[in-house]
Amino acid sequence: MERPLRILHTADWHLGKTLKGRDRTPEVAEALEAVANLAKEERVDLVLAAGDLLDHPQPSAEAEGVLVEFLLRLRKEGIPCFLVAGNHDPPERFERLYRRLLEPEVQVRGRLALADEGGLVEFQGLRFALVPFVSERLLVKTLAMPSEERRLAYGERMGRLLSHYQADILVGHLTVAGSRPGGGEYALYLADHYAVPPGLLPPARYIALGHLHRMQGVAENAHYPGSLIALDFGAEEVERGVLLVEVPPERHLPVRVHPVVERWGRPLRTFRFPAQEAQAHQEEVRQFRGWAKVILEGPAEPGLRDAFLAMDHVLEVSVTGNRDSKTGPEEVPDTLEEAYALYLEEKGQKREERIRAFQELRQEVRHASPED
Ligand SMILES: [Mn+2]
Repeated sequence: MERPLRILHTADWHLGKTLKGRDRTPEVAEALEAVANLAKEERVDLVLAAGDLLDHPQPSAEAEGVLVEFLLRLRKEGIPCFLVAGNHDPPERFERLYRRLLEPEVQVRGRLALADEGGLVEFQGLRFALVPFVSERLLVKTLAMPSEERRLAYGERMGRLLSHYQADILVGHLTVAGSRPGGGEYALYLADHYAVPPGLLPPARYIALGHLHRMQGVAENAHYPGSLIALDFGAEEVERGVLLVEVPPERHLPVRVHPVVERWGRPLRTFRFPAQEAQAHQEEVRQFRGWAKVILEGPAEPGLRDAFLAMDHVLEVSVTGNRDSKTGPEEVPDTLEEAYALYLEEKGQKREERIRAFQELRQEVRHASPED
């Protein structure tokens, strides 16, 4: 009897991501080595990588090198890989470099291609739809539309787009409504803004999703594996890893999904204690082998904050209840959105709506290109 097709589903590597100025690439590289080993040990037939593999549209040579290294390793093991671009990935690089260099073992889609434009790939008798991130602007152009209508239009149009492939398996980078963020997503504020309702997902046998950093199933046939490492403080406890998927050759038999929950990368931890007890906790923080964030419940003496910051693995110290020391010069925002949020906070202004507007603007600029 024919054995099921074995797939390893991964997403959201965010190679090149920094946390308070520290490059996390070496941690992701280690995780990817483990992923490649797992793919080999589990004798998978195919790896699906559902976007946000790189963190930045102009990736560092190191980040890009790790990505290429991983793909070459899979090639060496004889394991094909299909990958699509997420909102963080450089679509043109995917199309013009990786695709050209890595085909046919690696199928790459950086820009949206419909079924008859190469968006549908056949593999071992199954039809795979490869759907990179589609900018909201591309789908919903009318800014004059009230935002509620825009959201509905996005879900409906995206649902129609996904359905047109009539794929057995779909790889996509998008938000499904009702899914929960896992921390460190760029689009955190947008989490429920543009999303596809689960009811509008196509009836594919499996939908391999990327975008949210928490491992979760969002429909019977649709799953996120989450990011490889905890990308931000607050994401420590969130489940993440990769998914092993078995697709039986008999179409009426269900697909089986096996979560592989992992704790790759250095652990992240937030220490919180009253400033008066700081002395007693200093050793505990010093001994911690990971990236630390310290919250001192103030008021705190000026030197105290510096004493913690002097530890190499302490990335952030904030003092509650003594406002002006909250954002010292050492606090490095990771993104423009974060910088803007900090700025608004300092000014004591209401943030949500304005950050959202700012983020939409940034997304538009990022995805603006002659094609769309
Ligand atoms: Mn994403």
